[in-house]
Amino acid sequence: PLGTVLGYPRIGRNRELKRALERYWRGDLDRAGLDAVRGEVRAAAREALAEAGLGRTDSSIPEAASTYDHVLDTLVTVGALPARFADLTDGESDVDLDAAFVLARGDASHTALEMTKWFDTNYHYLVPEISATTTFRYANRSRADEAREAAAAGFTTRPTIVGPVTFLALAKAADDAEAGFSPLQRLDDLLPVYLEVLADLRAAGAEWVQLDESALVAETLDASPAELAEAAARAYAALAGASERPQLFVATSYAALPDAAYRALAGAGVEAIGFDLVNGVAPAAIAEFPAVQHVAGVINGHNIWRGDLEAALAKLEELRATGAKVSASTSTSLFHLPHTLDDEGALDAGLRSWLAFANEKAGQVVVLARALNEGRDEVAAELEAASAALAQRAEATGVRVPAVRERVASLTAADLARAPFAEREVAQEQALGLPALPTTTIGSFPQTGEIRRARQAFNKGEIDEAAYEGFLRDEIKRVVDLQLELGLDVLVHGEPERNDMVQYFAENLDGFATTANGWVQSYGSRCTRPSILWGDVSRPAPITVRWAEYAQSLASQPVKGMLTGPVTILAWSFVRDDQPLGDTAFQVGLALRDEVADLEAAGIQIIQVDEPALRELLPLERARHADYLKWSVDSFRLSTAVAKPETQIHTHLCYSEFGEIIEAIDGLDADVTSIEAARSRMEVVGDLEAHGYPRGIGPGVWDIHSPRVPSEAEVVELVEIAERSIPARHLWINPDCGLKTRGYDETVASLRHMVAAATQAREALSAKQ
Ligand code: THG
Ligand code: ZN
Repeated sequence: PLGTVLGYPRIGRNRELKRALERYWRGDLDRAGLDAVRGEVRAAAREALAEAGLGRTDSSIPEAASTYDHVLDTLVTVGALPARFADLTDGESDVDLDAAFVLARGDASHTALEMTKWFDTNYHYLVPEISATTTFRYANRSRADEAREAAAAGFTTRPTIVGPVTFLALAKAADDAEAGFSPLQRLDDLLPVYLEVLADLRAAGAEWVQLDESALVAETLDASPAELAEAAARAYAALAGASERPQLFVATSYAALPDAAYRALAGAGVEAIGFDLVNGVAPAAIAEFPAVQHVAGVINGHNIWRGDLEAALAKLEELRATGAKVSASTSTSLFHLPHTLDDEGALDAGLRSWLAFANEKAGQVVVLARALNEGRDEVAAELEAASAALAQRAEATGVRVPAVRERVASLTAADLARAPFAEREVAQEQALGLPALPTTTIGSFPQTGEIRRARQAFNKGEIDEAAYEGFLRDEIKRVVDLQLELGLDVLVHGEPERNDMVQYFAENLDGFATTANGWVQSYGSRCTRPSILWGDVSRPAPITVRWAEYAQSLASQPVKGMLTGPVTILAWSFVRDDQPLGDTAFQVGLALRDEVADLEAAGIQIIQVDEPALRELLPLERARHADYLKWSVDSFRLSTAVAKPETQIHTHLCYSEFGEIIEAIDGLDADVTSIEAARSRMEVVGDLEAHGYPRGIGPGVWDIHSPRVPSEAEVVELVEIAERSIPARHLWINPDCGLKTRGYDETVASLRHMVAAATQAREALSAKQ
């Protein structure tokens, strides 16, 4: 093919699949209705990519639909059901979609698979669980069915599955696995199933198949790059040696493909290899493998910028000059992007001309492919238009704001440092007078249908600003009164005014734009609408102060001010690509610093700056860690170090795997850090003790990801585990995360148990003293 894309948005241009799934799960849509929507979404994807200029019958269009998650699809294809799901299959018939939904979502008798972040993105995949006894069999033929469906529609598309090395490298050892077991040890048992899949795809008419092997670029997995390359050599020697198969295209994304992995693939006889030239460089050895098609990912599949098309073409020409066979591609699948700019009519025309969503990115690939194959003169107008938009963007008002730049440039180390913690601790004890083992929540309270409806009515102009603000104040009063009744020690206002903890700040800061229909899948049917950070960031006016101030006026207990930290704001937005992320993070940090100062001046004594995405942006290459950890920690410190010693700074992190970033968490220098811990039964607390952590910690004692209400005894037990590792004066009692997605019934019952457990623990503590 002349050019290709590695994948396409899967949720439907108007989130048709999301809606159909949720209706199906509620029982409001039958299976035929769901399947009809699934088929329409697949057909629309093929048509959109053909419309963008990819060939209908040359395998350049990927068949990359997924109903819930592509790792789950692969798990079901190879039949690798963990033991606790064994009752979903008779061991012979196909494992169907309803069984897959049980794996993904759990039900009364099954705990769902875990979810975790897909490489360094904001997408979550379902984690396969593998042990020595996991059985593999070809158990779902949907990929072949889709190939036949495409053929019937006049297409020859390219089926896409996760490759065997990445499938195992992203899996975790099942609970029943022996110590030291690694899922990659099962590679040889898995490969025969892949051979069957390949043969079936060939029989269904596929001429090419795409195997995603991005694990080969990651240095942060359990398996080392050397082990991964060795596994790739073995796996692809077996797959390439098959007699009945489509041609093999092994795609890798998100970072540079190491030379050893490239040689393993090329040496094994794979026909095409894809690598990321946006976040990586080409393997050095490409000239040594003249038979291999090199699919160069020069168009960024992970952000929405139209970018520098000339520079992309130059990279392709440079590769081709080595004598290698080269074609143009996106650096990643396009499922990280919204469908099309055609749905963003309200966006500023200038900004719009700098952007490309999935359809437009596919169009860019086609331009590059034509330039390579027909000569650049054939696409001179397109190249020129892209360069003109880029030049206009560089000069546009708001992209570089001198006042913002001067403020960042004048910062010194002193702006990032607070008084020593020992001093702060004493000042805060005096100022706040909190009991031992203080209780609090993470920030958000349930987003009820009523709140969503009020926001919608306001956005549509059905109610005026005064009515909406009145509604929000009533809601805040209700939430504060509830917390007083429950007996919590540190209160929150509940965040009814926020749709999303990042979008809300983006809407209130200069330098951001928001989209009307820019939905991107986060997991399953859940989507977010990332904002576009296009210019220099500043805060035109206080954002959260009046809500915090109002809540504080209703209670004598401290109310926390609630902010989202600079790293998380970047991680969950589409961020400008014309300067280092760290420079942008500092601008956001400065804007938040002003908010912290204003909250403090308004009498707010505790301010929480959440950084749930701190781990997520950690680069896949170890050589880049130090730089990332420096700017991420510094931008957080910039936002918080303006606080007086007696003001208590909290942060919240949404996970418990701290290994890689524990130094960074220490470096944040927050007075109190709340973390997820309930699911792992406080495992992280031991890690913190081993590392030594001298400040306040709130390990979650209620797993808010489940609707289950923990009993008082359960909470007491978790508090006791935490007390063994954390000095009582540093221990806080709180849930794992915000309560936005919970219902009020569970929330009230669980918080009651949490407060009662804290009271018990306090009594036990004072009896000991
Ligand atoms: N905000 C943003 N990104 C995030 C999260 C977030 N990424 C990580 C994590 N949290 C992802 N979790 C979720 C959880 C719920 C939803 C989306 C991501 C969700 N979305 C609504 C839906 O799809 O129906 C839409 C919400 C809306 O109307 O804005 O429920 O918290 N930015
Ligand atoms: Zn959280």
